[in-house]
Amino acid sequence: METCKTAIRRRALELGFTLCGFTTAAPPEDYPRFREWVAAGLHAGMGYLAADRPLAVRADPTRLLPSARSIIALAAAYPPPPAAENLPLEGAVAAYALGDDYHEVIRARLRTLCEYVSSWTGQHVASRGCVDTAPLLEREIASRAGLGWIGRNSMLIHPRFGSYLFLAEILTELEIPPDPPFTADRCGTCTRCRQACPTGCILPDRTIDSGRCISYLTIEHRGPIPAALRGMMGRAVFGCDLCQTACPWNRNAPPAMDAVFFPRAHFPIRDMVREYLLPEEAWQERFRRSPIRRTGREGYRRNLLIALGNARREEAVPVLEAAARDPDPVLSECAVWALGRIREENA
Ligand code: B12
Ligand code: SF4
Ligand code: SF4
Repeated sequence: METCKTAIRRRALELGFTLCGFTTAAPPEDYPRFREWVAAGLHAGMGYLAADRPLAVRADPTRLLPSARSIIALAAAYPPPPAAENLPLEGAVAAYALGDDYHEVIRARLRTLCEYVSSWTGQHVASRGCVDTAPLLEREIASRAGLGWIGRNSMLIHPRFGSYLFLAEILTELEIPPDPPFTADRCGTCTRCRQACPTGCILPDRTIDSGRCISYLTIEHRGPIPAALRGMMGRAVFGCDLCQTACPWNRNAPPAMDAVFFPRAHFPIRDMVREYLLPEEAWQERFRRSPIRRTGREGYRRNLLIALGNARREEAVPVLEAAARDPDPVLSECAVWALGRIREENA
């Protein structure tokens, strides 16, 4: 007869997950590393990471589900970023954000898997699905369940599937024998990710200085982006994949087959000027159920202005001149900066 582990793993793969491992609900050993990271202010403006209750839950996952005995660690692969077409006004969006919002997609799969756990045992089993937003150290849990190692770029990397993986977990009161943790460090002497990072925000202890990370700046940060960092952001409009595209472990990963994460028709951004001019209603329509909603239309437009400055194309000047008169001070100041950058190039 199928064991509970084999049955859950089989069902997880049927639901579209790529990897499924098991660990206990014990407190994470690396929690002190997280505390130090927060104490050093490396979480920048993400205050939700430093609040008391989430800190306590990260230290002990059973605070999310007191009866939890095991954690089912899951990963879902998504396609890597498409190669740049080198068009004059092209903009870059991180691969994870090109399709449907993984939070919604994966939450629905987790619900189905929780129901399956109960149905397999033939009685109600208290379980709780989490993806990204719960205060859990998802990478450490994944590594402890054998899904991969924490790379120098701080990503959870699987030796076959690489790092283009969404992570998720189910805390459950079912006692499931844990899988062996992934203990090898396959980074060796490689430092490609650190060399590829334009802002130098990958720290020697494999954590990230968020305040300098382009992913943070374009997605999480509200208001003006520090001028000193703008020139390093290239054409990043939402998120950043540079420390993953540089990683050799992503080169031979099998193609991700999950169609919900395939790029939507309007991606990649071939013309950032047209993208900037997208009216409010069209923007709302285009980014329905997309991760890009996180930054809001204002944040998205702010990022486009910076990327247009870095693209340094004369064609963008008229729209930048109009944006310099925008009543939103963040947009107008970014537009002035972008114009300065283009003129400095042409001086
Ligand atoms: C806050 C956050 C961010 C912040 C900070 C990122 C960071 N590296 O800390 C910002 C906004 C910058 C960010 C960016 C991105 N993020 Co993010 N983010 C998170 C979030 C919500 C919390 C991460 C966190 O707690 N960071 C603090 C550090 C200290 O903790 P940590 O990275 O988990 O590291 C722990 C362990 O890995 C371990 N550890 C760390 N280093 C080492 C080294 C050794 C040797 C050992 C043994 C252990 C160890 O100790 C740490 C503390 O316990 C998680 C979801 C979650 N709930 O965990 C998603 C998550 C980490 N992000 C994710 C993604 C996809 C991204 C981006 C790729 C998005 C993009 N393309 O723009 C980038 C990648 C940037 C990067 N290189 O990390 C995925 C990562 C999937 C994966 N394969 O690893 C997650 C898991 C979301 C998800 N559910 O899929 N993110
Ligand atoms: S996401 Fe970009 S900015 Fe952030 S660490 Fe990776 S390469 Fe650096
Ligand atoms: S690029 Fe090299 S050092 Fe960085 S995560 Fe990948 S293997 Fe590790």
